[in-house]
Amino acid sequence: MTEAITIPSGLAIERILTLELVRVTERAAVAAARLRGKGSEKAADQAAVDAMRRELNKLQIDGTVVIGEGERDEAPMLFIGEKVGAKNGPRVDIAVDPLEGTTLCAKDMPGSIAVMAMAEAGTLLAAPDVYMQKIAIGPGYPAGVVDLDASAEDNIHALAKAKGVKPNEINALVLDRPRHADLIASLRKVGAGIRLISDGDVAGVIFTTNPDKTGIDIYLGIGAAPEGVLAASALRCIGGQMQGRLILDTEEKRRRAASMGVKDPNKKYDMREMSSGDVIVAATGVTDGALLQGVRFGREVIETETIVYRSVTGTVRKISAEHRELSKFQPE
Ligand code: VTB
Repeated sequence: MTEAITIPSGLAIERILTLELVRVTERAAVAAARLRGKGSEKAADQAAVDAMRRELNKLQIDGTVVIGEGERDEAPMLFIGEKVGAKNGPRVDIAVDPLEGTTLCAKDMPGSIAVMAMAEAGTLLAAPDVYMQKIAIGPGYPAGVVDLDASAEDNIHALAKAKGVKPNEINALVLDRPRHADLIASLRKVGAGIRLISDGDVAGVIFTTNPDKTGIDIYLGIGAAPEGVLAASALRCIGGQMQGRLILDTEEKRRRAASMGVKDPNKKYDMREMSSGDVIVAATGVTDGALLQGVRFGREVIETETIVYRSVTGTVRKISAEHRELSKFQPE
């Protein structure tokens, strides 16, 4: 007789939800991918939002959107505070970016993904849609080797020393924006390599976890805050270090942040303050990219590739799926 496998109830829910999350990002990715290269960021994003919301509402969870498409007055769907799920399961925080890299998708350029995180209720930083100054490195370094408040030069020197290489052997990833001119100049001064990306800094942060493969040791610069919380959640599952600070440079932004529970507008958040509890993160490729293959449309099969991270065990799964029941991708 085979012995029954018993799983502690809290964990069982989480484990099962891992695959449920994959389904959600797969649907969003397929919906967005139909609009790949069609030149409309808005249409692609909307398709991803609709599909993600539809799937989310089928899950046996009592979810609250903490990171979403915007605040209630500006986003009709997946707005911050929206309740999602069938409401008959565990209370969870939900962070979504149904289409991370809308421009990449609209232009059919590499790296757009559908991404979301699900976490124990009350454990994700409720970040308003403002900018965030970020720094991230992968696992295997002593705590505090780099710091958001240190100069780029000092950070590269410290990281190089910890890695046992010269500063000019360190490669940084930075969003290609005019606001990063000084940062880029500082990195050039120490001879670091810089990969500039046009969008997609969730994947950018994740790249630091595998420098041998991605060639990226450190992510630096200013990106969007919601993407920061998603990236911090993924990084926590693998290991690594990340810090972020919300850029609240107007009274209006400070007021918005305060209304979402931000007490200190200048706070430097550690990765574990952005994502402090059990969390699962899933991302499905929309366009081809270094992290994930994009959606492939065949005549009878749709193929997707998804990566899913789980903090409790540190397990990272890549799930290649062939979908044959294509009607599931059509709105009911
Ligand atoms: C980044 C990037 C996103 O926004 O966070 C960036 O990861 C920052 O905003 O993919 P700006 O474009 O305003 O500089 C995206 O490019 C799009 O959300």
